[in-house]
Amino acid sequence: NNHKSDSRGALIVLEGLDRSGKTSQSSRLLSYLEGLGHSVESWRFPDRNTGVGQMISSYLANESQLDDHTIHLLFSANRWEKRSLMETKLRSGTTLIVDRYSFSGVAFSSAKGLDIEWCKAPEIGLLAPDLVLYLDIPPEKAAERGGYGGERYEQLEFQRKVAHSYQILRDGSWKTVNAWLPFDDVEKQLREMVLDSVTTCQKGKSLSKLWS
Ligand code: Z5A
Repeated sequence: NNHKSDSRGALIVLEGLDRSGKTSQSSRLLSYLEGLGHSVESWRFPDRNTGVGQMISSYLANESQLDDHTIHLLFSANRWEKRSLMETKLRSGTTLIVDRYSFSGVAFSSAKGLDIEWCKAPEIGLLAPDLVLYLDIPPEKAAERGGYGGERYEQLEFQRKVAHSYQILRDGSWKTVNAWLPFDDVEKQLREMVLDSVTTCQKGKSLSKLWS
């Protein structure tokens, strides 16, 4: 039956500043969808488990130095090395909740001053998310949460620039939620949007590519 073979999982991306709560909300949404009987996995970028991911991880920990363009391309390559598995999972009916994606790549590198169109170019052709959830929090409020660790980028001044880049990148299709509310209230805002997207994809919405 045609309709059934077109049914697929949803590609749902969480974006936001450091400490906006993406990791916490990813795991809550995973449990929520599992509880409803959906096939779902939680992913994150950078995926530090691959060879490229290990280079990124050591860069973020300030254990290695790389040119801004080079690290940008590594973040992108890290998504490309997961692209085909991503498509396989989605087509087999598994929904993916992804903590950071191409938008982080562009927001962080353009916050350093790289040209935004140059930043977008290597992302072209990756799978386009069905839903982008932006966890909106003022940089100052995010900084108050448990304090920043020692990783590169975890500084208030830089996070302000990233927030500005996200502003430029955001289009009308993104769903913005107030992320400085308590955990349960943030989750409540997300649940309905996520369920909506899962249902639409089950009905056979076609997969598309960035940036279109
Ligand atoms: N990066 C890049 O440059 N280019 C790219 O292409 C990609 C990434 C993909 C590592 O990412 C860095 O890589 C990141 C962007 C850059 N740098 N920065 N900044 P990462 O994903 O590994 O690290 P992260 O995004 O910084 O994750 P995080 O620190 O784990 O933040 P989070 O996932 O958004 O938040 P959380 O872990 O759920 O919560 C953080 C804390 O806040 C924690 O203590 C919670 O208990 C607390 N919290 C969360 N929600 C609430 C609420 N609602 N109320 C009260 N407290 C809360």
